[in-house]
Amino acid sequence: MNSIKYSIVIPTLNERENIVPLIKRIEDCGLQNFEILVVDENSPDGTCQAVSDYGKDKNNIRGILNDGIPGLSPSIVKGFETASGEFLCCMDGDMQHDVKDLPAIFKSLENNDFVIGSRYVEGGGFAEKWSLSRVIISRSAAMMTKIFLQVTVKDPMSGFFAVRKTAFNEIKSKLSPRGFKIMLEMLYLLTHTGKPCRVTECGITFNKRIHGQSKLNMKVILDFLRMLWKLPRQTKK
Ligand SMILES: Nc1nc2c(ncn2[C@@H]2O[C@H](COP(=O)(O)OP(=O)(O)O)[C@@H](O)[C@H]2O)c(=O)[nH]1
Ligand SMILES: [Mg+2]
Repeated sequence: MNSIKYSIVIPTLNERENIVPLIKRIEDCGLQNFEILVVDENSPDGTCQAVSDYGKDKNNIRGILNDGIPGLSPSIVKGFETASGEFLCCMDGDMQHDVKDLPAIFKSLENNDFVIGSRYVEGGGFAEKWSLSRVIISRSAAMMTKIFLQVTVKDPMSGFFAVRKTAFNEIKSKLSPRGFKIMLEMLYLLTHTGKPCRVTECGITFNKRIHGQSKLNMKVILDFLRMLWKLPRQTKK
């Protein structure tokens, strides 16, 4: 029996039209010994059921429900806790993260502990022009992480990232996930443990959303601001 090396965790809220096509693309991207865990927010559109139906004869594809604190970040933590792979990756379920970037991210993790799928390094970018308001939100958030957290990576707002399970296990008890930005919380905690943590950024293309809608809202922005305030105080204790 092949053991699982790669766990791909996909948080979803109403992504029924996207999720099975996305899973099929992952299955076809050339990875071996992988599992896909979709962590769904009990979506009214039946996303989780679609995954369970598709994966019923496969032992490496599962849909699970986030039955803890609601939200994107807690769902990712639940997925990482449930995952059995040595390498964990989180990607969106709406196909804005491109499967073609997945093998390079995992390859990069061979020599690192944490890999950020970055839109702002060589090889990264956007497939569509963003609205001015979205650009302002994204760039101001990145600037604030630099000022408040001294995080200097180029794309601290990315949701496409990979981490070694051993590294995740070291910080998971310190996580207090809220909102969208779990990648940043993990990165901050990992680089403040006092132990060395090898971090790199790997260029990704951020695609246009074809089906469904963005769930970014005011609450997500407020959760992010709260995190900027809390994280440095929490790690000083
Ligand atoms: N489990 C879970 N997934 C969520 C939640 N909110 C958003 N997502 C998923 O997180 C991913 C990114 O969300 P999206 O709305 O596309 O954010 P955007 O790309 O920044 O506009 C998508 O796969 C969403 O379905 C949530 O509350 N719970
Ligand atoms: Mg999206």
